[in-house]
Amino acid sequence: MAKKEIKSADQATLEMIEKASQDGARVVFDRAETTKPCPIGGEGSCCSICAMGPCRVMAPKGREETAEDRRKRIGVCGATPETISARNFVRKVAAGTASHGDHGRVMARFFLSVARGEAPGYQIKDEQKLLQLALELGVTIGDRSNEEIAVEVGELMVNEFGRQEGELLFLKRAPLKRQELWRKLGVAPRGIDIEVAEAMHRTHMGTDQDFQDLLHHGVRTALADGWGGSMIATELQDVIFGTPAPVFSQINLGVLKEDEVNIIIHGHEPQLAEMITVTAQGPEMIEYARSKGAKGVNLAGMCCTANEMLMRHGVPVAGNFLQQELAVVTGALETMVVDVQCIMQGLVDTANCYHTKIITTNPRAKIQGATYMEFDEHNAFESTKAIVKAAIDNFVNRGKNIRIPKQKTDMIAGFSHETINYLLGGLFRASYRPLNDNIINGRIRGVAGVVGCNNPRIMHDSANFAMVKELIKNDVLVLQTGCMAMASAKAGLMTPEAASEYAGEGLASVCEAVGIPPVLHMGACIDNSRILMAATAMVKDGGLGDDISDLPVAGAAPEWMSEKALAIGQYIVGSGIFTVFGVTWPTSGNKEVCDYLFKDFQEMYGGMWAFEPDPIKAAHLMIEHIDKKRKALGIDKARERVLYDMAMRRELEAV
Ligand code: XCC
Ligand code: SF4
Repeated sequence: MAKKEIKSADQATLEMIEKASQDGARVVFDRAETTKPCPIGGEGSCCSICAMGPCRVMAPKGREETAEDRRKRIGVCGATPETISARNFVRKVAAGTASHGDHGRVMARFFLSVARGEAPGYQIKDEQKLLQLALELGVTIGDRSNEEIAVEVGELMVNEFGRQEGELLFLKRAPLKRQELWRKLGVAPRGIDIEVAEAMHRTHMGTDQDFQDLLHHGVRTALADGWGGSMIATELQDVIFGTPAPVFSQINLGVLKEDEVNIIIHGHEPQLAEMITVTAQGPEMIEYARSKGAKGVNLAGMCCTANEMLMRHGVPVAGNFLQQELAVVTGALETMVVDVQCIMQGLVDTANCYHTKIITTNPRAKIQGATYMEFDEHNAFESTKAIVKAAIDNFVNRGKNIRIPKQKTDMIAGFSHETINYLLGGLFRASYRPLNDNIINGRIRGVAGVVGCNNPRIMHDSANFAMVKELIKNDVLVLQTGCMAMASAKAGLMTPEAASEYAGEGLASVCEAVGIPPVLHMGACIDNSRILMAATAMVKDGGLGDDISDLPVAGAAPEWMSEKALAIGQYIVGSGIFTVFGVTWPTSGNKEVCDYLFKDFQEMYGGMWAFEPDPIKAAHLMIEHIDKKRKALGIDKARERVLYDMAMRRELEAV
């Protein structure tokens, strides 16, 4: 008998996979077994962009390629394997950028509605951040009201999407040297939509057929995500909903409650979720829930909506990407309310085995078989009331087959860039100085961003845990977002106590002094822009070089699956940071394209891609990179001294 493969590092997940199979429900883990990845598409060697194809251009496996092989390995139009590989890659980056960009655009327009008083129930929560933004953008403050200022800020931000020339305004936030490099390489994005549209045009049949040129446009497109769409979304969300500050919460399927109406909000854009928290906790709905025999209404989040609600309100998190259907499998979920991105269509099929109602809310994202209840921000209270009421009405339909896993882990989240600044530097001289000092003196070896999704092609949550543990053990402070942040939180890495248990002595001593976990939750995937801001702040505080590429920092997405993850990785690389991806690599079928991304980019951008599916090896690639940067900065000796000190201390203790 074949050995049964363990599908998750998370007990609650394993328990629910088991229950699903007993209940005859199919979930993503089952589908991943029957639907195997296509090896040709997987390595990026299939072109299907015109009807003369699809053309498959794989290199021969297991033997040297002859000149004759190579001549035949070509598309009907004559496209080379390099062109095909790069086109496929750039299209994915463009799709990821478009997704974050569309989120940012909706947010900017929503922001304008709020500023104009057209979205009752919402208001500007972070005045200080609004004023800072106004100052930065050259918007007059004077004696104008917050709303007047916000209208002008909002208009400037909306314009960024349709801007046709010049440069995105937030590029000016980057270190000067980085800005100059982007200009020199011709990759400073003009606007957000234009770079995505041009990427689609360039990759159309018969347009850009120079793979290097294509890949540079991929960088330009991705930069329009990191320093554009995503950054705009983060900034404006902070102004309206509040900038996150440390908050306690709990995570995993155990946050669902047996005796209450359970509602999960799943997706990405926070304006819906923000209002549901208000509606669901109001006396009217609680009263209504009681009338149906429930003790109350219990709200939890999933995927990045969960991160948004967690960061700002401490709303508990039910789980990450691969757990979405498993929440239904508990039998205790009245409704899952979804908006855009990362919503599995399979949810509807799973829900058919239970009483759960899947409610779609966004005109851009409907699902056959789900209930569509449009969320209207101009009438948010009534819209969300109808949704919550539908959930409560569904409580009486619960079956007897209910099992909620016990697992729920304590966590601290809410580490925005501003919060880190404040925690480290104090209110009156908020700065990254203490972080830089601790990096320079070697207690902290460097900083790593570990981000991205889950992927059923590997054991759920396992690569994240192995990688993050290895990094903090080696004194690397870890910043996280997205579904990987949740994986660490579930494993107990996001509590201050985790420092003494898992971190190396240097990192642990800093965490203990400041009172922070060794792994910091920075938010949703769009909040990777916070990581760009943190890196920039480190450069500006001095002592660690004059560009992001000089910093002892690295990035990783050990369990990625989404096109958005590729866009993020590409803008992190384009911003000068070494970034390693796990699971699979979308251009792995083409050596030239891989060499360009993995090696030549290093020369040009000071940051490059790497692919390493083994999380421990990947962690060591990151550590090696960090050490290389420390050496170039001349601070490698300091670290040796710290280690020597510790050895001495131990010797002293032994005496
Ligand atoms: Fe989606 Fe954002 Fe990936 Fe999680 S990490 S699977 S993109 S929810 Ni964004
Ligand atoms: Fe084939 Fe060229 Fe058409 Fe692609 S564009 S499908 S390589 S003919």
